[in-house]
Formats: sequence, C-alpha cells, structure tokens
Amino acid sequence: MKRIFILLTIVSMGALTGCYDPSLGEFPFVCGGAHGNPECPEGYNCYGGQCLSKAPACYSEMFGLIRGDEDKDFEPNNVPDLAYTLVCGDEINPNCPLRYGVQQQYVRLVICGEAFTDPAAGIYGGDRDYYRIYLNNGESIAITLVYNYQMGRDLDMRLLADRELNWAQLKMSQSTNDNEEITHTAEYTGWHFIEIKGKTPSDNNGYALQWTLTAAQ
Ligand SMILES: [Ca+2]
Ligand SMILES: [Ca+2]
Repeated sequence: MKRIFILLTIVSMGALTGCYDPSLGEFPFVCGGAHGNPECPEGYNCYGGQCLSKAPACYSEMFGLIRGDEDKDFEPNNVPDLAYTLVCGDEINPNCPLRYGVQQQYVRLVICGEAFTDPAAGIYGGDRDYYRIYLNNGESIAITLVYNYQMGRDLDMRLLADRELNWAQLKMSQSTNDNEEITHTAEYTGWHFIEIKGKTPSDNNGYALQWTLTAAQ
C-alpha cells in the first residue's frame, strides 16, 4: 500500500512539475515539458504523453493511418492539469470574434500509449487526451469525437468539471459504434475539461475532435 501511495504521489507531482523517475520501472510516466515540447530523461521519448524507451506498437500503426501532427503538438496532455486549451476556447480571445455557431475541429489526433493496469491500485495506463474550454454559465457546447469503432479500438469521451469541483463528471459518451457525442449547457462559468481515452488501456485509435458553441439562451 505504501508503494502505491508513493507512486500516486510521484505521478501527481509529475503532472505538475514534469519530473520523471525511471526507477518506476514498469510504470510509464507522464512526459514533462510543455505542449509540443515534451521532456523525457535520456533514452526516453514521449509517446502518447508517456516517457517510454521505445514507441508502442500502435504508434507507427496509427501514424501510418493518420499523420499525428496535431496530437504531437498537444502532448503531453495525459492529465487534466496538462489539458490543451481548445482553439478559441479561452476566456477572451480577440482572434476569435466568432465564438458561436462555428464548428471547430482538430483532425490528426490519436490515442496510443503503452497499456498497463494495476487494478488494485486503481491505476489506469495508456494514452489519455485532455482538452479544456472556458464556458460562461448558460453557454452550450456540442462535442463530437469522430472515430471508426472496432472491437479493441473503442474510444470513450467524458466532459469533466474543473479542479474546484474535483473533476466531477458532467456528461459521458461510451457507445459501441462510430463516434461519441456530448451536448452540455454550462452550469457555472469556468473551465470545462474533455477527456478522450480508450475503453481499456489497450484500446487505441485515431480520431478527430469537433465542437460548436451556442450562446446562452
Ligand atoms: Ca494522444
Ligand atoms: Ca495524451
């Protein structure tokens, strides 16, 4: 139990500081650094937000199907604290005069990391992608996770509240067919988090993320 506590402590510290401890051995670790400029120790590279000594099998497979430019630019983003801010998703942005009614999207994304689980510790490995958007109370967002469903390549999506609300789940979409969809009307003004992950740590797939905002009624 003590080791688990230490591990979780290190993982959560790492999420904030970007530190890395190779002594964790079998447990991959969240890459440090900033979006598009991940940092890993000597001999390790950032794949799907994890510092690994070699690319997971899905990596070349997925990036063979799609170019992963946008995903690479947004990693590391495996924890909410490292969420990537959606384009025009911040509070005030003079470059985004059209906040409402415009569909935005990222298309070259992927869930692909080294799968591992430790159910006893409640640890879930693999790539997770977090994005964030600042919503005003009453604004609505429609989000579509676009992907081709296959057994073993099942992606799920959740909308989470901010840290103050303990990342509470606001909505989820876990279908077993193509795509996931969430629509939500904000009940507070502040950051909202989108979580994309495989149904299990070994479910990998390429995807696109689309979203549209509607003004408060
Ligand atoms: Ca990713
Ligand atoms: Ca990720």
